[in-house]
Amino acid sequence: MVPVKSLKKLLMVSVAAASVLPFAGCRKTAPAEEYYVKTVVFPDSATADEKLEMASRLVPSAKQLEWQKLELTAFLHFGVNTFTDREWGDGSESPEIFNPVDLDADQWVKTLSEAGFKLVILTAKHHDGFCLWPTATTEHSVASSPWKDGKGDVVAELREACDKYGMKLGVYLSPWDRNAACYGDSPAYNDMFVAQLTELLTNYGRIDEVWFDGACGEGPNGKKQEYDWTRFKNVIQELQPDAVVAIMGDDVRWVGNEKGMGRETEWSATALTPGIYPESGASNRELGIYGKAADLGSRELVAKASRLYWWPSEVDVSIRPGWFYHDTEQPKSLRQLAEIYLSSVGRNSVLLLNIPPDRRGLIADADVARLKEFRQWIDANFSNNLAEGKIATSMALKPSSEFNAVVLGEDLSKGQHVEEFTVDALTGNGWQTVAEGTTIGQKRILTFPAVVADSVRIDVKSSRGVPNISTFGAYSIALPAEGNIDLPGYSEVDPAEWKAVEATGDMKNVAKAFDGDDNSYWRSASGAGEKTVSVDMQRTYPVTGFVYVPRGGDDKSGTVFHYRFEVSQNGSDWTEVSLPGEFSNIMHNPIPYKVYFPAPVNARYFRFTATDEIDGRDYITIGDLRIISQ
Ligand code: FUL
Repeated sequence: MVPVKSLKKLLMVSVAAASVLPFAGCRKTAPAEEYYVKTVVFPDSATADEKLEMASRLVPSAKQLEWQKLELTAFLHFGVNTFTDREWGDGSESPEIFNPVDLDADQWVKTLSEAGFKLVILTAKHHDGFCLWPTATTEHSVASSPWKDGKGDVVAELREACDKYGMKLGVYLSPWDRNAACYGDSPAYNDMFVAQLTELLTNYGRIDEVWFDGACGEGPNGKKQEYDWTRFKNVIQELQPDAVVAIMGDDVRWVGNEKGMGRETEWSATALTPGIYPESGASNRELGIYGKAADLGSRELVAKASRLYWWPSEVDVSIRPGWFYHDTEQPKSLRQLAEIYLSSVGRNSVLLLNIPPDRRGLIADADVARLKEFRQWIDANFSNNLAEGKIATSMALKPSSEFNAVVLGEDLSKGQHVEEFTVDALTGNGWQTVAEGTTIGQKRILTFPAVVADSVRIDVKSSRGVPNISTFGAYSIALPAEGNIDLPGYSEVDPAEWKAVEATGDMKNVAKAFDGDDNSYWRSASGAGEKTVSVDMQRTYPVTGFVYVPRGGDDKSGTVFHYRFEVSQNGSDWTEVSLPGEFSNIMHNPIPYKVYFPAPVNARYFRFTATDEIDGRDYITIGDLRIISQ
C-alpha cells in the first residue's frame, strides 16, 4: 500500500501524466481537476500507479450520487404468489386468485415513509408474468382478476400514494416470464418486454429506479431467451433518464447475497463489468471476478483491470424469510434489522428492504410494528452525535464522552478514495486506536467496545487520492436484544432416534443429512438421475411440513433445486405429498427452506428425492432435513 503522503506526490505526477494520455471514459471537467463520470478506460500503456490515480478520479453520475444518499429503500413483493403461497409462480396461475380486497397503497407508503424509507419498488411483474397494472401486452394481469372487477391498477394506486407522501417510486419488471407464450422467441418477447417497460415508464409519472433481476430458473431444458439489454437500457434512457437501473443495469450493483450483508471492503468504483454488457463474461473471467467475489476494487485488481465502472452496491433482503408474504412466516427481529442496517447502510450500500403486503393487500401488523421499532432504534442510536464542530479528520467530543461507534462518510462527488484507516480516541492515556477499517464510501459505521474520550480522529493509512471526509460522528449505540421469531406452535421433531433406510451413495455419513446440525452436511454419490434419502423416524408424527437446509458456508454446490417428498406409515407404501416441488430462488437466498403441507399427514417414514441441483451438478448436498410437526 502506498501511504497517503507519498500518494499525494504520486497524484501530482500522474495528473500531469494523465493529461497526455489519450481520451478515456466520459470526462467532465471540474475547475481544479478532471473527473471520469461512471466509467474510466485505462490506456494500454497505463502503469499500475497511473491506473490508481485515474481510479481516484472516477465519480458517480448525478443520479447515482443522489441514489447513494437514499440509504433506506423498500421493496414490495406482491402478486399471484401472495395468493398461492409460493416464491416463484410458474405462470399457470389463474388471475381469478388475485383479489386483495382491502388493498391500501396509502397504508404501504405511510408505513414506509414514517419508517424513513425514501423510495419504494413494486414487483409490477414477477417471474410468473402476472402484471399488476392493466397492460395491453397480455391478458395475464389485474384486468382479468376479480379485484375491483378488473378495473384496478396497483401501480397507479402506488403512484398516488407516493405523491401524497413524497416517496420515490421504482418498478421491478421481471425479464424472466413463465407465462408469456412468446418467451424464448427472443425478438418477439423483447418487443413485448419493451412494450411493458414503455407502459410503466410512460403512464405513471416519474420513476426513479428500474429493477431487472438476472434470475432464470428454466434449467437446461428450458426456453432460452436472449435479452436485448442494450435496447432496454435505451428505452429507459429515453423515457426516464433520471431513473437508475439496478442489477441487470449499469447504475446499481447487486451486493451478491440476499442476507442483508454488505462487504467490509465495499468499493463503488469496481472492476466488475455489468452483466448487460456483451463483454462482461470475458472481462470478468479474465480478472477472475464475479458478482459475489470478495474483492471488486482493490489496488491489485485495479492494476490488472482495463477499465473501471462506478457501480455502487445495493443490499436487497426481505424482512421475512421469503420475498412474498406467507402466513407461516414472521418478520425478522429488531436485532436482525439493526444488524442488517449496520452491515448495509453502514458499509457503503443502499439497503433495499422487502416488506411484502399480505393477501388483504396490506402490510401486516407485525411488520408495521417492526418497522416502527426499526425507525425508533435508528433515531435513538444515531441522533445524538457526540462530536462537535466542523467536520475534520480530528473532532472534539462533548467532555468525557463515552462512545462505541463512529459514522464516517466520503464526499463521493470527488470519488471514493480511502483504502485503510484507524479510528483513534484521545483518552486519559493519550491516543488509542479503537477501530480499524478499509473502505468508507457514502457511509461507514464502525462499532467497538465503549471508550471514554475527549477527541476522536481518523488516521488514513492508505488512500488513492486525498481523503474527502464529509461525515464524522461519534455515538453511543446499543443493539436490541435477540428476539424469538419462530411462530408460536412451530415445533421440529427431535431427530435423535432417526435411522436412514436408504440413500443414494454414502450410507456411512448419511446421518449428517438429519443430525440437527446445520454445519455438517451429507453429499450423495455422483451420477445421473435422482438422489434419495429415506428415513425412519421410529414413531408416527402428525407431520405438517419439512425443512431443507442447504449446506452451510459459502460453497453452495449440491444445493437441491427441485424435489419430491413422500411419506409412509410402514416403509413400503408411500404417498407423495402434493407440494410445489421447487426451492424457488434458493440459489440466491440459500437459507433453510420451510415447506408446509396442505394438511397434516401421519407419517413414520419420509423420503426426500432431489430431481436436480441448482447448477445441474450430478450430486446433491443436504445440510439438514427436519420435520415440522403439530
Ligand atoms: C430474485 C428473484 O428470483 C426473487 O424472487 C426476488 O424477486 C429477488 C429480489 O430477486 O432474483
